[in-house]
Amino acid sequence: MAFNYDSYLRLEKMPTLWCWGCGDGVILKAFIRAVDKLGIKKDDMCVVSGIGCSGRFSSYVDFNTVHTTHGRTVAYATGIKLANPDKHVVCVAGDGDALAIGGNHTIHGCRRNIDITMIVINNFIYGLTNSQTSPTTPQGMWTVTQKAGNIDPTFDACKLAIASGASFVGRETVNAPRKMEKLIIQAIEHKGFSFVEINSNCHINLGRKNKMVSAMENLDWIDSITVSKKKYDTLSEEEQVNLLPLGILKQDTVVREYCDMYQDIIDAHQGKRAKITQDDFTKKI
Ligand SMILES: Cc1ncc(C[n+]2csc(CCOP(=O)(O)OP(=O)(O)O)c2C)c(N)n1
Repeated sequence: MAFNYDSYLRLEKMPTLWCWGCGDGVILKAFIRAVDKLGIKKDDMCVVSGIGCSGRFSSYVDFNTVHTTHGRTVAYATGIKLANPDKHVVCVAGDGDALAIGGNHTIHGCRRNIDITMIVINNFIYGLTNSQTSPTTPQGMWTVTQKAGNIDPTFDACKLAIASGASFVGRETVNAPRKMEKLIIQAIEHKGFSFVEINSNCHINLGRKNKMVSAMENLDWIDSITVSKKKYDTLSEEEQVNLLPLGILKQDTVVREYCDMYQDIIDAHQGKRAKITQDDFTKKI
């Protein structure tokens, strides 16, 4: 029997504001299936989204939700998680939201290793505001702010998350909804900051001006720039340039989680455990 999404959706908000063929809907459905498979009660899940097309995510799902200001999902989520360490907290943000205006928060969320899952919907452009260059827009592509072609070097969001200390980092694309669902499950199950990048299409605001007029052409382009981590690891450095590896890219289950460390401090303060020493926190780098 086909999966019934209705009990997880705010049906009064349907239809969504997303364009026809937008990958955001594919991600929304994969996320719902992931939560359902994990057996998480709706009241034990909090979805925090920012501003953008991706920001609409929290309006449509029937969990605890917070639709926050642009770039600030991690800041809100951190407060929510610290106050409710037993709940699952998931941030959903666009590439602009998570990596431009919110880049600083993303870096420090990764560094703290707080138990939040961050899903970055990377459509390589500012979608909602109609085609401004984002940190992931490939060089040479037309944007409304760089009509002669983007000259800003692009960067790999997952490499940033790994370098910043996220203990789980992975990437999938909307071309593979089942793999995406599995990655989201693994990310939510992981205790610590899990950073998940989903490459998605925006054929309306990126594609149309960059020779990808249909969703299918935009998806084909995503297919052409992504490759499984297994294959990626066999390539030379030269061959890896401009390719994005897919799958789990990092998982560290040893490093301590932030809420746990915070609890240790509270317990020590209340005399429930021995005083904290540096050994309680030190981890080899
Ligand atoms: C402080 C602030 N600056 C700028 C904006 C305008 N704005 C809204 S969404 C957005 C970018 C959206 O792009 P992205 O985060 O990549 O998400 P997408 O729409 O592509 O899902 C911008 C610049 C805003 N709402 N608030």
